[in-house]
Amino acid sequence: MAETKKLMRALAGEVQDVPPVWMMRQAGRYLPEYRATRAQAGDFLSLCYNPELAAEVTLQPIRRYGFDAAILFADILLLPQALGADLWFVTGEGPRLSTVTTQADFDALKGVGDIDEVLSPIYETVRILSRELPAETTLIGFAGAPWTVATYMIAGRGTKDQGPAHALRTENQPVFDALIDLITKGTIEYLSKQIEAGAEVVKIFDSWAGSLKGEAFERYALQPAKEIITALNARHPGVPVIAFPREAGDNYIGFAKATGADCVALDNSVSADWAAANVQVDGCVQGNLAPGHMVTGGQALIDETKRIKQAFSKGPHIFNLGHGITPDANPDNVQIMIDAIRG
Ligand code: 1CP
Repeated sequence: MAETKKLMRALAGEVQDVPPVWMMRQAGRYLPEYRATRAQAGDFLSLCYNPELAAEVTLQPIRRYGFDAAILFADILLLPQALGADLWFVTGEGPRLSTVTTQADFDALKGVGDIDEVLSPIYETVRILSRELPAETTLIGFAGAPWTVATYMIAGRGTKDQGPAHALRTENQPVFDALIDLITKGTIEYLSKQIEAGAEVVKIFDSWAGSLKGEAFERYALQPAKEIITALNARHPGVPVIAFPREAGDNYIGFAKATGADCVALDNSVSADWAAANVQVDGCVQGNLAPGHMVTGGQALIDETKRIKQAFSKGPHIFNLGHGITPDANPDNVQIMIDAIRG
């Protein structure tokens, strides 16, 4: 059967007059219906592990806006929890985890074979979504990239400069490398199970790739992505992978070819014209509208949306933000963006 879903067509390399569109964090706190369902679940983690409610919040932005893709509602920090780290969220602050900084901490973690004990509700969410999504909507599964997940596991929280992870990588490389390898293997299993449950595309979020430079980028951003994508391609041929090495700068060039990614997602620190000339030449790109426009709106939002659409119009493109929509965004601005894209 010919592929009719707009997002799948873009990932296959098709150039479309109107690009498919979805938004990072499209299910989230800027939506009143999300806040209501999260309150019903009790807290964020209970929402992630409740398949009916997690499917409900995934569907909310699809009902409201008719996005071309739905992204599974979960979090990149569920895999560390499945590997045995303690995980909790401090309201108003963010995630906290037990830390991994020594060989003994690493040895106390679980093996890749044990992750489904914690993660099986996530696969159930995917199964529900693959039944309930509209026929034209693509279902995206996801995981964090090993480096980004490791930064949280080592520091025990989000950090501005990923200092603790950089320190471990230089001061105790055997433990650091073992952790990267464990997360890489765990991510392959986790994404494979999401695909078996019905995810049609998977995305790898390397939110902190930009703090890796030179050889370190090659070793800890590029190589793990390549290992994950190679394994997924072997197990699930034809399932596209989107890679997001956020703030990679010049390292965006050639990233798709070097890793086998079908699409590279761009943050908003690179210009669309530069990315069209240097990254889109290798295939599909996604991004790169600055999320701040969803707060400020107005004519600037419309102009910028049309400018990005135009800049990427000669190659395959998936319209998206350069990073997640923020809780202070105005839901009306999302509709304004979509109208500017679809005309
Ligand atoms: O209060 C709330 O309701 C929690 C806010 C929230 C949400 C809505 C968190 C906590 N995670 C999520 C969902 C989420 N996280 C999704 C769901 C699908 C969607 O996009 O709609 C996805 C894909 C993620 C991915 C994620 N989680 C990333 C990578 C993307 C990015 O934003 O850079 C990262 C770094 C996380 C960790 C995380 N989870 C939550 C927060 C606040 C953070 C960042 C913590 C920090 O660095 O301080």
